Amino acid sequence: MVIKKAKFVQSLSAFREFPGQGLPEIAMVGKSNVGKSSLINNLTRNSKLARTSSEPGKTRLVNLFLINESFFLVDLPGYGFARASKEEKAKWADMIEGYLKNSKNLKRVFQLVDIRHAPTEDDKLMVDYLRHYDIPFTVVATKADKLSKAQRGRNIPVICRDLAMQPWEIIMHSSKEGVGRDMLLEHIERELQGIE
Ligand SMILES: Nc1nc2c(ncn2[C@@H]2O[C@H](COP(=O)(O)OP(=O)(O)O)[C@@H](O)[C@H]2O)c(=O)[nH]1
Ligand SMILES: [Mg+2]
Repeated sequence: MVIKKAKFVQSLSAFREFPGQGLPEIAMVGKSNVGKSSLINNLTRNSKLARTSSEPGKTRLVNLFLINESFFLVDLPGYGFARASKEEKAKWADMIEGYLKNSKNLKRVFQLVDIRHAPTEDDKLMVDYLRHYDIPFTVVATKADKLSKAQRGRNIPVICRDLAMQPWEIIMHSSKEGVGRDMLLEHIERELQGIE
């Protein structure tokens, strides 16, 4: 798939049915700072499309990006931001859940995990949640450029074990080096065409 057009459409501060014209949606889920916004920017080759930050906890809204006038990439708030207050955490969880539960056009979730670390308790809960609600998801191991090939080879089995996945189900990705970009675009294309 070639992304020819990408534009920011809307930020939602709480879930309500957004006027999405019934177009399919693919959503980025993962802990705060894992690289969700960078992934959207890498896919669209537009470093300024989604706001990224080295400071965790910045995206507090559900941001919608319309791609090729045919589907949406959805940037969800990150979970697991340690310094957030209890109320704030609860609000983010509500936003993430509200979106995942209620979006009628959600086709797939990209569940991002940091390739350098074992999945967090929140990551595991999130994956359980996606399985429980039968939401199709793909695990993306981000920041692959930060590890050598050998280190990646050691860390992927840990991610697999903790999330009960098979190694071939995990897509390695780097927003810095473009690793995994083509694979994710192919994945999206197949999803949109309804091919599994
Ligand atoms: N080296 C490297 N840094 C990354 C990558 N993806 C994101 N980052 C950095 O990690 C930080 C958080 O990224 P961001 O996309 O804002 O994370 P988000 O909170 O999940 O949306 C930023 O400083 C990014 O530059 C990656 O693939 N490689
Ligand atoms: Mg972000």
